Amino acid sequence: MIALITGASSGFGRAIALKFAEHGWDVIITGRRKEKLEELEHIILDTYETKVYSLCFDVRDRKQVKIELDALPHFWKEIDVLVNNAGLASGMSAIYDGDIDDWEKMIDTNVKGLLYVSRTILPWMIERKRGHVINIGSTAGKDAYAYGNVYCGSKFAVDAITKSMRIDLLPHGIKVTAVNPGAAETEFSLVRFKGDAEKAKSIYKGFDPLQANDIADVVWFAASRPPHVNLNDIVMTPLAQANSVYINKK
Ligand code: NDP
Ligand code: 8X3
Repeated sequence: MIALITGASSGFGRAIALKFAEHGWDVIITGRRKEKLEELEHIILDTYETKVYSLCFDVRDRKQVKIELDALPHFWKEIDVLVNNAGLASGMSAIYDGDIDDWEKMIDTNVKGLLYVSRTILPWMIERKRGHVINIGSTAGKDAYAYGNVYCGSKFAVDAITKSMRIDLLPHGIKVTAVNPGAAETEFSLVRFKGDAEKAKSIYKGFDPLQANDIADVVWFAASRPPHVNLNDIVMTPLAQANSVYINKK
């Protein structure tokens, strides 16, 4: 069995790749940071009896996505599970103060990147009449929060695209799942706050956030159901979080 995980160089994607490898799956790991992918590749090869293939590309680059994925050797094109995970938040400000470059980065990565990767891989799944797409959404795609505007919008788009994908793929026997996590401590906030480690850390103060492995457990659970079972939409939060607005901080 083969899983392709986008954004495997850190956070959820890295943990998901390790989880699938632990269960004996071969994994294709993608991201922009080559050294992080190489490091993960070595860990997987040293720890598990599985194959790994790394692809270094920016999901925003439509041509590059197609070239890199089309160049996969035949064996690796038989992808059973695609995890569309690569994504980010960039900045956090009122809509009238927002940095338009940040907006483009989020929309291009979280929405268009997911579409480019899916558009390339789905026809291969359709041809084999099997496959499973797992899109990583967010609680931010279920309820909007202050200063979340464009990030929330990009994740609402992931929610809508996932629902529509499921309908389009119904006749082809391809499963589609959305996993929507709440606050999880990864590089997410460091990226959002552009390297401000103190600000990033403060987001998770006063409660016990999700960890990347919690999300990997749920993604694996969704991927390992029997053929007749599909999990459509999963929302998961830390115990202290009710939704994207309410977090009970001590
Ligand atoms: P991380 O920052 O730890 O990981 C993000 C991953 O996405 C990295 O591997 C990064 O790789 C990759 N990525 C980002 N931009 C691009 C790009 N343009 N092209 C290719 N890869 C890219 O964050 P998380 O693990 O937390 O985030 C993973 C997903 O989960 C995202 O979609 C995020 O929106 C979502 N999410 C996160 C939550 C959280 O609280 N942490 C909660 C809910 C959802 P590289 O930099 O090497 O390209
Ligand atoms: C990430 C969770 O609440 O920071 O999608 O937007 S949140």
